[in-house]
Amino acid sequence: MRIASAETITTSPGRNFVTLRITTDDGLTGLGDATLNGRELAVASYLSDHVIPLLTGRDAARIEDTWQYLYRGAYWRRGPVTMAAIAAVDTALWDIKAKAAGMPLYQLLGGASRTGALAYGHASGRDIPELLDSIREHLAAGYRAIRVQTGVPGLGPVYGVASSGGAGGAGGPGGGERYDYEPARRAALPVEETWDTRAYLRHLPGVFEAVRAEFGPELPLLHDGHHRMTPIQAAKLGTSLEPYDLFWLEDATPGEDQAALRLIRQHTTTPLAIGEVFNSVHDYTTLLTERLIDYVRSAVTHTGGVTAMKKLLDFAAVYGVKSGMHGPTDVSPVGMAAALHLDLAIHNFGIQEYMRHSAETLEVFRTSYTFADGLLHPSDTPGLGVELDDAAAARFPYAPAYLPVNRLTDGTVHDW
Ligand code: KDG
Ligand code: MG
Repeated sequence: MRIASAETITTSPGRNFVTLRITTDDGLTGLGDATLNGRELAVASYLSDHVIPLLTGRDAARIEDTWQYLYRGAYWRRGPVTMAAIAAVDTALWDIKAKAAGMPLYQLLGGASRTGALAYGHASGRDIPELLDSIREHLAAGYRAIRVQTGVPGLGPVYGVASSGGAGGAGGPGGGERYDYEPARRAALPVEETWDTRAYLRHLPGVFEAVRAEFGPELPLLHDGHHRMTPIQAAKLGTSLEPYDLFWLEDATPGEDQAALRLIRQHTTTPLAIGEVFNSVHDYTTLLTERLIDYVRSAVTHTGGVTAMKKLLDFAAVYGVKSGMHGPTDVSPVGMAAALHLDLAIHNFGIQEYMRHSAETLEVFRTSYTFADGLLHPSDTPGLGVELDDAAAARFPYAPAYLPVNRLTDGTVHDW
């Protein structure tokens, strides 16, 4: 079975997605997600200009060899653009292999280790009452684990917090305007937001106090710090949140500084998650071997595909670290399906992030995965279980979109 052709499809059903489709000489097709939010066309070009010309005629069954050929053969290794491109090829080839076998991908990864993958949804509010409403809506929609984000008194809109609340509003589990566009806004320039870490650190323990008072001790609660703190600030936050028993504190400090987690770990027992901006197992060596984290946040889409993600999660398992794969709406349904097959198969599954895609997105990507009683399942459709509707994709042309830029109150550009 040889690769006959490959193409990228760039489409924007509510937000931008880049998808690779590989077709074999016996007519099978496989899909891979290559979406890099806010920098989409760089990956589309990497694939079209430098990868697709190398694929034609290759044996579609040789997934590991193709991975190494693209990774080692390029000489220039790692980086978000390269690894998203390799991920797309790898995932498409796994889709093809599973379709050829007539099996859902998770069967080729060892079969199911559980009945479904526990999902967490994103509740948020500009203030605490709006947040509590958003949590109620998520619980009513079936979520059994909730990420909690709020506005900070004195600051304007904050990334990760829906811009309007209420039933069916942007903070709702079904998705609203900001929910679907978040985080990349379609405009010539990024939105700029204002940030004050001290105000945030004063505010957040009271938010969790209110949530625990309303919903009790059992509900798993998560929080995303979005790389905004220094190590000692993160240590302080982790300590102040200990009474509220978080499932995890995510991205407390900037991702490239692995040693920062040593300091946080010395001070707090709040579980730590990091890695959505990582793209290689090598980003985790200190974090895993020194047991500085509890959850791996990488996505199949940004970390070199199913092959690389499986190796990373097996490495994490040696140190008792679990998966918590990234699942925002900028990971396409193809990337989400790939994550779900791994979630079902691996032993060290922790939790899966799940923001529902918009109705427009699901018109383009025909999915078969399910969400019921708080659990996601990839379905038993052969392959990944996602197909792309070309006619629908063509109705949604690409438009430039950017993630926001964050500034401190004095104007200094800050992490976010
Ligand atoms: O493209 C960036 C988003 O995917 C990311 O900011 C969302 O932090 C995020 C999360 O935890 O889902
Ligand atoms: Mg995050």
